[in-house]
Amino acid sequence: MTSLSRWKLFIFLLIEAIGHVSSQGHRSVTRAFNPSLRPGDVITIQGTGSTRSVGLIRLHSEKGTCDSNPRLRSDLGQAPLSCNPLVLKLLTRKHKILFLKKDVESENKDVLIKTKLTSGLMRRMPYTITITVTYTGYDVQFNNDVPIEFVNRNRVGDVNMIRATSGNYDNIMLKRGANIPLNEPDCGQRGANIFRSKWARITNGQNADPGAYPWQVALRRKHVYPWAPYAHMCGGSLVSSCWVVTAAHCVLYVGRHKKNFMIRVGDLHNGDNSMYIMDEDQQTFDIEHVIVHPDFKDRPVPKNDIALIKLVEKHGRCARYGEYVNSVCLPEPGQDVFATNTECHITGWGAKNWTDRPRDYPHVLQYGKIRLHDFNTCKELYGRDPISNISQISEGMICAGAPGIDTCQGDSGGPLVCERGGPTFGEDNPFVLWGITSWGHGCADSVKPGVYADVTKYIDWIQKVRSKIF
Ligand code: 4AZ
Repeated sequence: MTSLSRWKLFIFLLIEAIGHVSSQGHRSVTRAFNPSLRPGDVITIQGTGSTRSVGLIRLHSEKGTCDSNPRLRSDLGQAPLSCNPLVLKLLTRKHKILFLKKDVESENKDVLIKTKLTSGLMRRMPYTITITVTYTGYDVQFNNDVPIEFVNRNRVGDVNMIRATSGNYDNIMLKRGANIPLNEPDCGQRGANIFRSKWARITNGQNADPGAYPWQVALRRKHVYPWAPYAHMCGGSLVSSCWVVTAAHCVLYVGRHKKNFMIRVGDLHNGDNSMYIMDEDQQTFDIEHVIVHPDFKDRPVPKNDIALIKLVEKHGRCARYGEYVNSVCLPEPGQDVFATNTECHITGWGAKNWTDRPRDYPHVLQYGKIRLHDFNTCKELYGRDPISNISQISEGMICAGAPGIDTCQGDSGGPLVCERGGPTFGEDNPFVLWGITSWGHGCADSVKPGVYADVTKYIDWIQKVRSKIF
């Protein structure tokens, strides 16, 4: 051996030794989550590649029904009923990595997820595994770009611990609410048994069928003061189990007096006093947060008239879905577009006539079908504010109406929904929240349509708020 070769060997061994020490990291890392992981959470597991190790990442749940593997259980020091519903196995083979899923439901067989990888895992190469919690399950990615697996929530259940063992892992990080999905998988679906009447009959609205608008909520005053005996205030729409979208002008005083107000979901009969019928599926919630759009202006007409209400959780969740309770879909940017003249629906417990007093408000939820108006035509119809000379209709507003049919006082905050794919009677197209009842000149005025907040303009703001307050 020449002295040069000897030097080369020495340097090689030295690098190996340093590499060995630096790639040790922690042999195992564990992180518990209380409460369990929820949609929007993003977990990052950082590790370092090593030829000597086999990495195991396990998602633990409290689900006691799955057939647990005793060997894995004792390995983890788990109590008998706990089980490991998902195991991701990282096998390093020179410059390759294999992802293996160990499914406890077929526990003796490792199920191969993917063997193909664009970037191989090399010794001492740092890598990241990202697990994004969606409404339906857990999305696992390698180095933020290679999808490894999607694990259905039904199989895994609620994950309350992740443990990475046997590899060289550095850290398990959790960002709560970092990636809130815009919509739930079954959003916008009406109850299965509603009576869908094509001709079935707000101002000139008709009684809604139970479950026809399961996202409709009522914002109500809790304490009925002698000087204000009518508790119904506004409408709103459920966009996920704990979040309601409503109009900003409905909640200006709610934020400071949250204890005095409540949200009722699953309601059909929302009358007051003797008119009130308790609906079987109704659920009431206290209000945890009220977030008014930062650019909301009350005058001369409501502008950016949108607010979010976060409900107070009961046992880790808020509204429970069923035949009469469901979320509505928010418009998917670049996907949901409803053109001028599309027929959409309005709902609420508001006045049937402009002059009605709250005691005359209907006690059964009313609905009506109206058409979306052209923005510029509506702008011309409304003209300018006589004092400020500012156009009354501006960005963030949409107009809609139909002869004699309109939203009115008490309907504010409630939904204007359009059917994805058009009004195809009898089909289960999901409904999309296209507008929020905001204002108008009177009700069912022949030349002044109802004005709604344009939900598409506020998607980013909704997502920003939902990811900050989790
Ligand atoms: C209101 O005062 C109101 N015709 C809501 C909607 C309309 C008018 C007034 C639209 O809450």
